[in-house]
Amino acid sequence: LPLDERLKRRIVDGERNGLEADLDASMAAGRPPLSIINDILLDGMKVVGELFGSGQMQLPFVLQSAEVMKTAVAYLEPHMERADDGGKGRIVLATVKGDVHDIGKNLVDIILSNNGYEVVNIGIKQPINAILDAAEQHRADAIGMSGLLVKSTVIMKENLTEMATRGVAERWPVLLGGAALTRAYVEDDLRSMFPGQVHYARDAFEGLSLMDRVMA
Ligand code: B1M
Repeated sequence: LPLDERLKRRIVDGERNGLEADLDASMAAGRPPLSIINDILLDGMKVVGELFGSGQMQLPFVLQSAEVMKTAVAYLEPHMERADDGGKGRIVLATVKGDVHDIGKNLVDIILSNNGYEVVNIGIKQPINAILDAAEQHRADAIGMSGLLVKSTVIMKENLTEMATRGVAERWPVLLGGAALTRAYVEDDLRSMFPGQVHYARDAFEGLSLMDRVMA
């Protein structure tokens, strides 16, 4: 198989052996690490999602694919260009309560960290209390919540309600992302019930441009 196709297959098949060599070859051929992730590896994750969703792939294999994806991202990260030194602002990032998906969140972490933001990544399955505590403790400028399950979109709404109830809605701009969210849900439904700023990020790059806007 051609290199790009082989890398994509590695994600779909959960095949780790020889991964680093292929990543090295791709970088040596001039492809930037971010393009390897966005244009090749994420295509593989998309196929995994489709196969799983249609019952053609079982969960343990999805997990293997996710592990290969994470290994690849960790391997590529040191090769990415760092644009700034973390002085642009600070964001607390979390995957919401009940949700374990963290590949997207960790990509957002990498993109923001490599572009001048300090990221306090508090992990998966985080209840709103933990998110707000971290934001308080680290004197964050913004809060980012990720979640991939449909049920997580409901949790996000509850989290915003909780922020409003506690009177901290205007304290932190909130960025939301994850596969089950839609722009309309965030920008129409959630925005109309939340007194503070709430933004939808389709991907990690939109997350970065939103942070640039929020911090401007
Ligand atoms: Co799960 N899973 N999974 N899964 N999984 C999905 C989400 C699903 C759509 C698959 C499917 O059915 N086709 C489905 C959800 C269906 C629904 O809710 N209606 C699903 C399910 C059902 C489940 C379980 C319930 C399965 C089970 O146990 N029976 C279970 C859930 C457990 C739980 O959370 N409580 C489960 C478990 C898992 C694994 C553990 C095996 C594994 C996760 C491993 C891990 O993350 N460490 C896994 C995986 C890998 C997936 C799919 C296949 C791929 C997700 C992924 O990593 N994509 C996924 C299919 C899909 O998404 N279509 C699926 C790549 C990643 C880069 O994309 O996270 O969307 P994503 O991030 C994007 C953007 O969304 C955005 O930026 C990124 C790109 O730049 N973004 C942000 C994300 N967060 C952001 C935050 C921001 C800004 C942008 O600012 C704050």
